[in-house]
Amino acid sequence: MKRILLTGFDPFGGEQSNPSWEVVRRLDGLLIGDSHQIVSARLPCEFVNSLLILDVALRQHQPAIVICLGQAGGRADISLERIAINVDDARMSDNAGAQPVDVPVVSGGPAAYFSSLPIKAIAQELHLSGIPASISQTAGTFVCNHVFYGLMHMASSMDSIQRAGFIHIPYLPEQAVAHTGAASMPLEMLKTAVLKVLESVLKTDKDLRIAGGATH
Ligand code: PCA
Repeated sequence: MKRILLTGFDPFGGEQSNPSWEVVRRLDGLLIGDSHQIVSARLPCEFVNSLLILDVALRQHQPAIVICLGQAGGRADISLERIAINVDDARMSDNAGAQPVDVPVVSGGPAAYFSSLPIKAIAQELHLSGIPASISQTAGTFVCNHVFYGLMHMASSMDSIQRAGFIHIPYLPEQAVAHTGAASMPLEMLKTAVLKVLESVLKTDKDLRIAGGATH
């Protein structure tokens, strides 16, 4: 049985919950077809410890597929991240009180890594399932980009990992009530979305070539 590692984060920024952990914890242990099983791990919203814990989970589970998820409060849809950049630039402290500014995630590492998830095929699969989704050209410069970059860096030297990437998700409705005008997505839809993402990853060898870019 091959493993699929899904990660979600602790709450941060004054929130009571983080939709990323709420969704992945409900999928822990689930079998996908007869070949893959989901393992879920929780990451602290901390620059240093998030990657230490991710590293342990990668070694422990030797997954074939890794998808890290995080909350992007204010974004309206499932955000399929295209690229991780080698910089931390935090405009607020993480949960450990750290606020790195303009320091590399990995000193001497490449400027960026692309997701190895078939993000265009995933976007199409989600749209066909009636779930709003789009390609995102930036995962920001906070803990999510840090984890995304660290994941891709570690995956580049782990032969067992076939696909890895990062997905941002909107607030849950119960969070959005405290943020007037902010978009949200119910937990059930988020769960379905993650399962559709996995379905798409497993059946796509070569990503589709459909426009998903941005002008700004
Ligand atoms: N979102 C933050 C970090 C943790 C999370 O869920 C981010 O987008 O960087």
